Amino acid sequence: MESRLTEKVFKALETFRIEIPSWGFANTGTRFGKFLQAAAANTIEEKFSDAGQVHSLTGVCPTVALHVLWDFPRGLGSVGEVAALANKYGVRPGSINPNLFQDQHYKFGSFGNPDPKARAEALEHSKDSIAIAGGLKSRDISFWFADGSNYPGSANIRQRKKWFEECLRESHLALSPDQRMLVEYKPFEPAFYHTDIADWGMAVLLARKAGSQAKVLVDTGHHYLSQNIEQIVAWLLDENMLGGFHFNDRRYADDDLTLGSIDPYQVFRIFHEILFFEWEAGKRADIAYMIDQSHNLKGKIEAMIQTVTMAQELFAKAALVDYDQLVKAQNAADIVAAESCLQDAFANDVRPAIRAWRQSKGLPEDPQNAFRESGYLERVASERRARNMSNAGSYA
Ligand code: RM4
Ligand code: MN
Ligand code: MN
Repeated sequence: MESRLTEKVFKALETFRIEIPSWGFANTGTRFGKFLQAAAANTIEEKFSDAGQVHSLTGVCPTVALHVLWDFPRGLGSVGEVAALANKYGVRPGSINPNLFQDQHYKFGSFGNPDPKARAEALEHSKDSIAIAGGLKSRDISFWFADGSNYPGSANIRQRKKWFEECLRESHLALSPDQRMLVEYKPFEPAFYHTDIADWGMAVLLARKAGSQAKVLVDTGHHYLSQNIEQIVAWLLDENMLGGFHFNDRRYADDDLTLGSIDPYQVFRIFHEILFFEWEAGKRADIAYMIDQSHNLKGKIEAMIQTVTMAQELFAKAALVDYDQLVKAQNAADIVAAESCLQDAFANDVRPAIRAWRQSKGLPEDPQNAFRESGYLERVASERRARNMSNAGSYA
């Protein structure tokens, strides 16, 4: 690759950071069962330890997304311990994810629940989560709701929208000035008739009504098939409403496959819209890049390293688009030339440049290989095996 392009790759990698999820290291399953991994993390300490491995090998994952119910057994009381453990393993707490879907009282929803008591409990959990984020100096609180209904006529859709508006506004009031509320949408699952925040338009409307610190979170798996996600990204950028991403790939639904495993060109196109925006605006877009994946079959740490390196590759490729040429071609309605700007950038093999960048940072050139050679997996597998293998849950 020409040195001019290598320089562009270096510059892009300098700014690119991606957050990894604590739940990506734990034993999780499908609706039908779990296949247990001896090395899976059980405690928050083990999750930070694994995340610390990913960060020390890749150098680009300094923060870890945390789930309140799963990672803070004593709620606010766990904050000190969580902060200390993150520090011990060389990472920082990242976005805080309230859990408004697992407790029994959320059977018929959280903010959209017709029972005022359930809504009040959801609001309290939301405020606790914001306080937890405050205690950890985490900026983003990411809200995902399982709320919805399974059968036509069973839910008052407009009434539930109003409850969502109210509860989100109330939650927003609890934010400190430097915090953000991220509102995630999803068209279906676990509800299969309607979801209260089904798409990006609904998320924008709710975020706008909640307050100026509320933005939209785009989970790449939360769209109908063939939806143009990069257009959504472009619109959210233009409206200053794009807060962050949950990255994963999919083929059918919310499959949570590793990023770029099915359609790397789509991820490239998303990054292109962001970098093109930044080039035109002359400023960085304030976006939290996060991974939302939890692997059942692949080794968890390996899958995370694979995802992070793929994200770097696709981001670096997107940074190679020649914007001067692109704008010229777009304005001249030269369709083929414009399209080629993207295709040419995508066709570059950026891996040698990325290896060189890693070397310049004192990082292993091949983080996956370095991980395999480190012996970490074997060590934690032997430490954690007994506990993991006795935990087999069943589907029913
Ligand atoms: C949802 C969504 C949320 C995640 C939950 C567990 O599908 O992606 O972000 O926290 O799954
Ligand atoms: Mn998500
Ligand atoms: Mn999801």
